[in-house]
Amino acid sequence: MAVDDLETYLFDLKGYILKKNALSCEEVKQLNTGIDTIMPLEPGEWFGHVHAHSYGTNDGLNLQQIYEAGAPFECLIDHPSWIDCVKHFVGGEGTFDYHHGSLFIDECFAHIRQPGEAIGLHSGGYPPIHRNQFRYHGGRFMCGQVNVLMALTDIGPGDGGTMVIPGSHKSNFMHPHFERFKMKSEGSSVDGVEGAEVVNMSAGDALIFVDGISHGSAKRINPGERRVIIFRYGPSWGNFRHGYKPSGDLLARLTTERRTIVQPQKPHLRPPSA
Ligand SMILES: O=C(O)CCC(=O)C(=O)O
Repeated sequence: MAVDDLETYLFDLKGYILKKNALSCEEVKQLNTGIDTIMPLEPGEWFGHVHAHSYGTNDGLNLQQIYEAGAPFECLIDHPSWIDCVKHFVGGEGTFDYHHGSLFIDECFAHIRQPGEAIGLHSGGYPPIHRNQFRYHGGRFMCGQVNVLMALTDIGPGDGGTMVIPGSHKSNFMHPHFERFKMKSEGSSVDGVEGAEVVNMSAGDALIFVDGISHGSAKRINPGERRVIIFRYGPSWGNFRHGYKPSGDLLARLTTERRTIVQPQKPHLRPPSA
């Protein structure tokens, strides 16, 4: 699906775009059923090749390597609702950045947020790192990481929605209140951060944002849980964030296009004797 001019304009201006109904009701249902099959899982436990993980700061539960959880999850790797957009913003097609494909997923997980849970402020102008780079130069986007956050439940007021500071992907300064709201401090959230806005979503919507934008979430105060899936895409020469590796079974059943995004790898060149 071609990237439209308005999306390009808004992504550049604000650092994110919201794609309504990116997933069909049937897709959302299948993904939720897949997660129901995995749960309950405690941090540190495995379900096949899916690993339950948490940062331990009341931030909720991550089901890492969620693309291992079956066909509905594999479809997300190159989903037509966002893959062209992501390729456009990460860039690299047909350039020296192209390494047997133009994309690589360095982390993918389902995230479950319960009442009282949130994630604090991170990214933005501080600390400056390659993964958080936002760059447009010479007619091309070259973003270090573009995230696709898919809502599997409706996310409205009180539901612990994603919060962003629009435009902060171009900021050169630390938010003056960063220390007070930053991620990895116990119980932190983005509630009350000057300049931050909640993104309300319906189940099936996808938020596409450059990881360099200052973001985090509101604290969930409503009963029930918020479910999202997050895929992080970067250039094909990147590496796995946490050190997980795709299973042989997954690689064997993926289409070539999907395998190239999960594990971009050129044929190995070795001397004949090796
Ligand atoms: O959970 C959220 O809504 C925010 C996600 C987030 O902080 C991230 O993807 O880095």
